[in-house]
Amino acid sequence: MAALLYRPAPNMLNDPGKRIRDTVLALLAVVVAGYVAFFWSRQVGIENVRDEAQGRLEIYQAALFAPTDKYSYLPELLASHQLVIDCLLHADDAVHVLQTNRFLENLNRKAKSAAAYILDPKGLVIASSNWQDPMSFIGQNYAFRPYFQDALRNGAGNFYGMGTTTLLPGFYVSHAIVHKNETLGVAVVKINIGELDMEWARSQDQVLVTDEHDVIFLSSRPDWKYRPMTPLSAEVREGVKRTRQYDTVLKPPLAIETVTSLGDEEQVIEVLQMARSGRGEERVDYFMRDGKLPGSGWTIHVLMPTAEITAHAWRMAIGTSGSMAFILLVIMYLAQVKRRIAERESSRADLERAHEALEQKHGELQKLTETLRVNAITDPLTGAWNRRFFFESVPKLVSTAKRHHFPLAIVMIDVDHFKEVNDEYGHAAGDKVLQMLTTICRESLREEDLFARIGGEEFVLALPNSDAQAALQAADRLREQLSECIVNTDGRALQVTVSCGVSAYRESEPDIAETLKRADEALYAAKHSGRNQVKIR
Ligand code: GH3
Ligand code: MG
Ligand code: MG
Repeated sequence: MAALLYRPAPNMLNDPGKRIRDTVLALLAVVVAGYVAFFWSRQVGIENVRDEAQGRLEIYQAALFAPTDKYSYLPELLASHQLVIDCLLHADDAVHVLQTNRFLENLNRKAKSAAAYILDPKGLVIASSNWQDPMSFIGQNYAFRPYFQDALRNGAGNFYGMGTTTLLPGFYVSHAIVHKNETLGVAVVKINIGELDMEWARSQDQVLVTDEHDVIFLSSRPDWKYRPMTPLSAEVREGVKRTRQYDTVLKPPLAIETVTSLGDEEQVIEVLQMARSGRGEERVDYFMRDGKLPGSGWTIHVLMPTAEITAHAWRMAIGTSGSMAFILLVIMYLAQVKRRIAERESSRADLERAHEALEQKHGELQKLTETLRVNAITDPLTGAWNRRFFFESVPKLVSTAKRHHFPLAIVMIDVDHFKEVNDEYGHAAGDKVLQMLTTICRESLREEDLFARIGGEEFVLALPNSDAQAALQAADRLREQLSECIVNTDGRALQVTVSCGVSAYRESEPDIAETLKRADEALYAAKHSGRNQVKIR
């Protein structure tokens, strides 16, 4: 019954579609939060590194400029020196050459440069600071060197390269020697960069200098030295060979890939390099800041590894995603609890409704049962108790009488000549008589008296607390009342009489049967004596 009445409210039903949608949205939020945190953190990390790289770049630029600046005036000074000019004007004169050699040697020693020499317009070395050395440049032709060509063309030149005789790297600075509008030759000073090289190799920073062909010629990483950052074209390779810039030291290009280009001078690169463990190769990401060195075609690159930035970004992403997931889980848990409470409230309300309905049904059922019970023990025509009820109830009266020694009397009532009433006035009139009789009896009886219709026109009365005499009086009073009553039927007045038989219960008797029998006999006697009278037995 309760199951039939219980209908869960539809909005309280669990919606699996909504639950899946919520879960997907939550996961999406977690991923997006992690993604944003990762990129934001990485961006901040790169910003910091960018500032740091810029600072380093300026320091290294200054370090690189210092020696070149220091010696840049020397070739110009040499080019304007009378001794040098005379030497070139009298190249065949051994005295002039010797004087110039000594002068160059002296200058080289004092300036602490690597070499100083004078070339004629064909590129041939006329005088040199290492004139006494078996490896002297004298007699060598450097026409193929860019610093010679640049000086002839532009008045001055700059070059990084390997010494063709010493095989030691160095900066070459050159200046054209012009006399009376005629170019007599070129003065060259080679600057040793060994010191700078060593200093950079000791540096904690990753710093590189590339030439105009992107070849690394200065590097804090010795293994990257003389490696192009981009593969050289055939033409460039040919040029490098011709000028003998890197002679035999040029190595294969570095394996570099741009991960993110952040502008002309900044990018994140990935380098395939020797693994730190020493075995095999590994890919390492760097933030790279470039700085062009004006007037040289050279570029300084400061590299900062991004591994720490990336690791930090990952930590941020995981932390943010984790926090987000935690917050969402708490929210979802609270929502679940709220839903459960709502469901419980709703089912409680449903149960209450079901309970009310049940109570109502129960009441109806009780009424129905009561009606059925009353119907079962009531005579439908008169409303008096029926025979069944009488015989069910009378034993209780008997036992009470017995227990308390109270008297109990029985009166049998039978309508006289009722057959004739029916015959003369009709069955409906007879019914009316029976109803009238019942009404009068009920009105004149006491609460505890039991009145029942036990046959067609036969009635019985059980009178507790009444002895034979009292019952006789009551029966006679009834008989009289009834005989005075007039029933109207189809405009005719109808009057009936009754005969009564009275008997008192005797305590010696086990039940009422004997009493009833005696009352019946008394009734029979009343009939026999002429009817409309009361007899006692
Ligand atoms: P008496 O008792 O005086 O000897 O005569 P009587 O005519 O009353 O006797 P009898 O017992 O022979 O008749 C009873 C009649 O009551 C017979 C029957 O038709 C009638 N009767 C029985 N039940 C009903 C009823 O419910 N309604 C009506 N109208 N008549 C009934
Ligand atoms: Mg009868
Ligand atoms: Mg009769």
